[in-house]
Amino acid sequence: MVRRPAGLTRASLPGGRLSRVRLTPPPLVTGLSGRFTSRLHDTRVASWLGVALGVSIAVSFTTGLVSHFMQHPAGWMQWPSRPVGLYRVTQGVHVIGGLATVPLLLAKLWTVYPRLWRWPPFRSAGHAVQRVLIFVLVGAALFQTVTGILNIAYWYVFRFFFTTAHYWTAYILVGALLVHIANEAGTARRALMTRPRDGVGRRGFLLTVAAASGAIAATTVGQTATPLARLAVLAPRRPGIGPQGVPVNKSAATTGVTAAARDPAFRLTVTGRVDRPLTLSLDALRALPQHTARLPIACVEGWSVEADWTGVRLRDLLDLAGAPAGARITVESLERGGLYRTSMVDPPHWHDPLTLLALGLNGAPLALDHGYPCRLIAPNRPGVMQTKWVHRVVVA
Ligand SMILES: Nc1nc2c(c(=O)[nH]1)N[C@H]1C(S)=C(S)[C@@H](COP(=O)(O)O)O[C@H]1N2
Ligand SMILES: [Mo]
Repeated sequence: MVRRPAGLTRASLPGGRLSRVRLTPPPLVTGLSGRFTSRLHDTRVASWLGVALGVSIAVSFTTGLVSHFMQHPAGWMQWPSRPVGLYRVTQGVHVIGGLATVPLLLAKLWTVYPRLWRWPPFRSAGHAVQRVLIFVLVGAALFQTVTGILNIAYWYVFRFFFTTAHYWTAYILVGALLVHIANEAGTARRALMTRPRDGVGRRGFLLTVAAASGAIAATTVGQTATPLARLAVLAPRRPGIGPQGVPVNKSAATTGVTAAARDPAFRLTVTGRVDRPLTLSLDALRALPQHTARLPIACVEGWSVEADWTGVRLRDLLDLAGAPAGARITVESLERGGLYRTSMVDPPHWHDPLTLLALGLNGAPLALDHGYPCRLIAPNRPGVMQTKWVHRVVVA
């Protein structure tokens, strides 16, 4: 059944037509006016917040899918290596946009919470389903925000694996949101088309919510827009802080690679489906043609920073070994375990002249924590796939 804002029934108007000229949007809940007196608990405020949330959730969902499928491409997927900073932008928007959504979500929940007290709770079976769906929607939205924030704060209080849970809950959230939009679009459209005479309180409230979102964005965007780094007081990682001016997520010490990375017997090997397997010492790597590329490290947590990387082009190394043009490459770290020990490099990325096995960073040899003696750096790629302490390149 179609629900209309209270007070906007056909019966209440002569001729039974809906009015477009009513001056005051109806309250969300009738019969409760004594308990919820604020004018902000109304359909118009809820609708504006709903529109803003719809847009921000759509943006978070799309940028989240990009992030997921860049890290876990389906068999047929090959991402382009350009534009160089595409992932930097999509993931910055995902994290910073997600954080800026928090005030919208809280304001929306506050605006509509009197509905929880509506009696009777269910008017029909259909209405019962709708209300259960609202709980799914609210639960999923809160889950995504809370787990996202805990993840960028490195506070793993939850037992489940963040990426899997955050990924699947996104579908639940979007599914519930689409049904919610289908149910509420008519009501919202009517509420937004009315021209309230007493809009000042509402406008002030909405502007405050927008300002809160803007303040969050302004104090986190510096984690990816380097000139604004000093503003980024809410960001856990900032450009310029870390060895060689680049933040470090996992150090050599925590991953236990220090001894192997410093070992003079270090060799880089290129193996697998190649004509000429290679075994190269660090000096042999340094003797190959060196190239410098200015590329960002863009972490899934939203921070990113550009740097000058110097080293051997991966494609030069693979040509030297005689790898087939369509080969899929895996680079392997000296790390014994860990989620980021290896990463895949597909043809668009390894053919790109900007993709390097870097030996140097910002004009100096690579620091141990940045992957000494040798790390992968490639354009348009999540930070988790910029493998450090690389010692094996496997061609498949
Ligand atoms: N071997 C290895 N490489 C790794 C990681 C790791 O844990 N192990 N962390 C990755 C992550 S999550 C990011 S964001 C980048 C960070 O690079 P940086 O520490 O050099 O700035 O390295 C990536 N490379
Ligand atoms: Mo990362």
